[in-house]
Amino acid sequence: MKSRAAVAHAPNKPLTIEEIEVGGPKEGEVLIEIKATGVCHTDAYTLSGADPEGLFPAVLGHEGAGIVVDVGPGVQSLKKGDHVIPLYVPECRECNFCTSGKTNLCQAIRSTQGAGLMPDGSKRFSIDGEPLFHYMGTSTFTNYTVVPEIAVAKVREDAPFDKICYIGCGVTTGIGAVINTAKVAPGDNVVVFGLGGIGLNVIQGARMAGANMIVGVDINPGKKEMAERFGMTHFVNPREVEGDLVPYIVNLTGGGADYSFECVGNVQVMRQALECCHKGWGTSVIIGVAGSGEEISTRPFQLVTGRSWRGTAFGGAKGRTDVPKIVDWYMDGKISIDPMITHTMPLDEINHAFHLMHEGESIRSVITF
Ligand code: NAD
Ligand code: AHE
Ligand code: ZN
Repeated sequence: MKSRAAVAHAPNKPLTIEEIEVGGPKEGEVLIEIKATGVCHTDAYTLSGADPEGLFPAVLGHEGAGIVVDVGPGVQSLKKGDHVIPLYVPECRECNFCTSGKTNLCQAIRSTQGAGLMPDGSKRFSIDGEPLFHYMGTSTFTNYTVVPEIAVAKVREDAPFDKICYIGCGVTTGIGAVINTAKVAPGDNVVVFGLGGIGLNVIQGARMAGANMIVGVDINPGKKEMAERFGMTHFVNPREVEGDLVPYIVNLTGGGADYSFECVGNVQVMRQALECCHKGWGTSVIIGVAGSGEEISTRPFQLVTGRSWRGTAFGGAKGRTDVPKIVDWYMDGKISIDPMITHTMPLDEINHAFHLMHEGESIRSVITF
């Protein structure tokens, strides 16, 4: 079938809106009509050429919501008409990662997914006969996409697509990092570096967990107001701090953060986030994605003296199990999403969404089809 899509032909080039060909679902796959998709910084990261797994030409996008319009042979858990969120971290419930009880990182299809292919090694997108790579197993910057059944969360039908698409990455990543990965406890002091689409959800999660101080750190003072709305208690602009940022935050928090979260993707900031943690027990969680070849460093003494470095993907969430619950939280008013979606626009304007992100003018832009 034909589908309107935003195609990434090469790194650092604008996406082009084109009609692509989408092949139907094969064994264990479903065809989804994407109704809305968020634009996450990770899409910009891959488009920039910094992603070692970045492939071109491709259909990017990983924060979508839509409706199942066709199912391949053998599909049991989904049917036509189901409302769904595609998952870039699948949940097969059978691999040794899924059954370990220790991680959300299902590995059932990770190798083909990272190679921009469907699990059978094929590509299902093409344009004028030229194949296009898939992206993160989801490729939501197209009106129709094909996704394996194990990478689809079925959600309630009364939830608005143009809001719950954000649960496909940013909301779940931020809240999940606090609840599933760090397990922040009431009274903990939390420091959040980067107050964008992820950091604000970390703040929201920290407030839900009953954190005491919630310190937000961002070089863009324009992010302060929205962060306060979600629970930030103190704002730090590193550019306005005299002297080193780390001792400033350690002092502000009365000895250091119980938990810090890096939501930028900058390896220098990752070091600051680790070193502002409390001696003896502070844990820093890396969420930000750093470019090809970049490495983190610190004095090992930082770890010897009790600080821990951790990381999290998709907030440690098991998508098919947890995402429908997070949609319920939204519909029940337990979490807020709407104010973070600062811009909604049609597919034709998707390059503007990237522009707004780079200029720090948006939190989340959502594309509606
Ligand atoms: P964003 O662009 O919305 O927000 C980034 C924020 O960082 C901005 O507010 C910016 O002003 C701020 N910032 C930039 N440099 C800074 C500095 N030196 N110190 C403090 N703040 C600084 O991006 P986003 O969508 O929130 O994504 C954030 C990061 O998280 C990206 O690296 C993205 O790829 C990554 N991410 C990871 C996961 C995961 O599962 N691990 C999921 C989603 C996104
Ligand atoms: N392809 C990059 C890594 C990118 C990355 O870390 N992706 C996160 C999700 S970011 C969503 O906005 C993730 O899920 N990682 C786990 C995984 O298995 O990819 C690289 O460096 O190669
Ligand atoms: Zn994302």
